[in-house]
Order: sequence, then structure tokens, then C-alpha cells
Amino acid sequence: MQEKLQALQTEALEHVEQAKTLADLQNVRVSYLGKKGPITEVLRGMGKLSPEERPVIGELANKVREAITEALDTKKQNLEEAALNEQLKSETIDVTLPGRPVQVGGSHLLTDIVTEIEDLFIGMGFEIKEGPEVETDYYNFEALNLPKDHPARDMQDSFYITEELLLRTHTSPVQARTMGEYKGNKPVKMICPGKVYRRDTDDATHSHQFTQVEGLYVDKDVRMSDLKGVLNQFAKQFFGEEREIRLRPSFFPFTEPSVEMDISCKVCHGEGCSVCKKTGWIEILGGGMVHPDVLEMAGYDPEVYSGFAFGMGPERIAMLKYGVDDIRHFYTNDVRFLKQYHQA
Ligand code: 2NM
Repeated sequence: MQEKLQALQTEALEHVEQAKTLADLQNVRVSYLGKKGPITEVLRGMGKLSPEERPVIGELANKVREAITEALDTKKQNLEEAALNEQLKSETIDVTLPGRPVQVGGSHLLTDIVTEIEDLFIGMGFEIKEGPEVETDYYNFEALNLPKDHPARDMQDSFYITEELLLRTHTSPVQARTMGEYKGNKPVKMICPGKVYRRDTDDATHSHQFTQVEGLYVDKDVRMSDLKGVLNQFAKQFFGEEREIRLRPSFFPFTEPSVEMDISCKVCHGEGCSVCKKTGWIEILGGGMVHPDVLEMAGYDPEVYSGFAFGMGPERIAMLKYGVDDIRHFYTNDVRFLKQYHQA
């Protein structure tokens, strides 16, 4: 009986050693220590033993059971540890691997140009003003000396919403509104950037929606020479110190006198080339002295106050500065185009 128990222990420990999984181990546990296992059988048969044998066999059977239990527990711990290590190994993240490249967005060329123009005028004491894109007939036309029969008010040229409402055709209504807000008794020094709309067929140089930046300075004793000084400062800062400006007479309904401003061509320095169409000069913007009727309608006494105004198209200015050949590039958002003007 003693030999049988010893053999049982040896055999059981061997099986424990051979177990490769927790399931294997559980089978070993059941087959040796279970209710129908050999150890239980021995202990159940104790009654048939002689009184001398009983304590000896009982003690040995218990020791064998303890040895097997201990081996099972140790092996179980080892298997669990191995399984955990295996799992950790398979789930390890290699933090040294290079990441997937992320496309970084950036501001639009047009946004950058408008911001740059804004900054230059802020530096000269102008404030930035914005207004509605859906505008009344009054502010878009009437208040700017464009009476009902004026050709610029043709239905063919503007996007009308009702008879009285339209998409603004310029940002000047923001200036008419601001003058009204200031009630004719304090200076106005502002620029208004924003989108404007005109019924036009889109091509390389025209768009039915484009951007404008208009400026206005109304105070006592504002003169044409002030306009020239401010625009000269702007042109030199924006395009380069070496650029010259010139003013030519022009016509706008809301200014009198009116001018157009050119800058000297940087390609030929005034000699004449294809960029400046052989004139040596490139048209940049229009402006003039605010028409007395416009001042009066806004509540400013034209005998006391005077002002200058001007307007420019940032798309055209960006096209000249960077050699963009088609205005539609600004709106079609081809990343290959936009990327060229943005250092991320
Ligand atoms: C231009 C040219 C000339 C202009 C006039 C006004 C206002 F509201 F003060 F009368 N704002 N902008 C103006 C004048 C705009 O753009 C080419």
C-alpha cells in the first residue's frame, strides 16, 4: 500500500510537470484528487486496514495529497504567469515606430492678404468695421449717391433678393452705416474688409463673389494729399519700399474728385513689359474725396467735414504680388495651390 501511494505521487507529479495549459492542469487535479480519484479511494478504504496500518497509511495518504496539491498550485501559478507574459508581449506598443503623417491645415492666401492689409491700416490708426452681406437698397446705393436711375443699379448687375434687398455689390454701405452711427459729429477712420457680389460671368479675372477692402477717413481738414500719403505708405509697406505710386483722374459716383492709383512695375521698373502692358504702371485701387452729398446724407456737414475714401480688391492684389494667373484659384481650394503660399 505504501509503495502504491509513493508510485501514485511520482506519477501525479510527472503529470503536473507535463501539463501545458491550465485546462491540462485541471484534468490532472480531477483525476488524482477528485471524488473518484485514487487518493480518495485509499482514504475511503481506511476502514478495511488493520489498526496498526491505519495511522501510517492515513498520514502517508495525506502527505501525498498535500504534495500533489502543492505541485498543482505551483504549476498553476507558473502557467498563469507565462500566459500573462505572453499577453503583455503580444500587446506591447513599439513607441519608437514613426507615426502616420498628419496633414496640417493653414490659413487661406486670401485670409492672409486681408489680414496683412488690415494690419497696415491699423498701424495708421484705422479701425476695422464689418457689416451685413444682405444689404438694403438704401445703404448699398442711395446713400452712396447712386440714385434710382443710375446704370450701376441695373437688375442685370446685382443679385436682388427683393426690390429693397440685395447682396451688397461693394463694402461701401458699411461706411455709410458707420458714418450714420457716428451721427455726423466725430471723425471716422475705418477700413471694411468683406465679401461682395456682382452678377458677372466668372473667368480668369472676374468672379461673381469676391473680396473688397474699402477705407474711409472723415474729419475736419482731410485733403487729397492725406489720401495720397496714406496710400503711398500702404503701397510701399505692402509691395516694397522701392515701388512708386501715381494718381490718375477717374470717376466714381461717391467721390469727387476721383482717382485711380497705380504702382510702378517691379518687373521692368517703369520701362514697360507684359505685366504692366508696356506702360510701366499697374492699377491697384480707386479712391477720391467723399462726395459732399454722401457726407450730407450720412449726417456730416460738408462745409465742416471732408473725407477721403478708397477701395481695393485683395484677390487682384494677391495676384499681382504672387503672380497668380486665375482668380478662380482663390475659390476652388486646390490644396496644391494653397500650400504654395503657406509655410506650415
Ligand atoms: C472705391 C473708389 C472710390 C468709397 C467711397 C466710400 C464712401 F462710403 F465713403 F462713400 N467708400 N468707398 C470708394 C470710393 C470706393 O473703390 C474702388
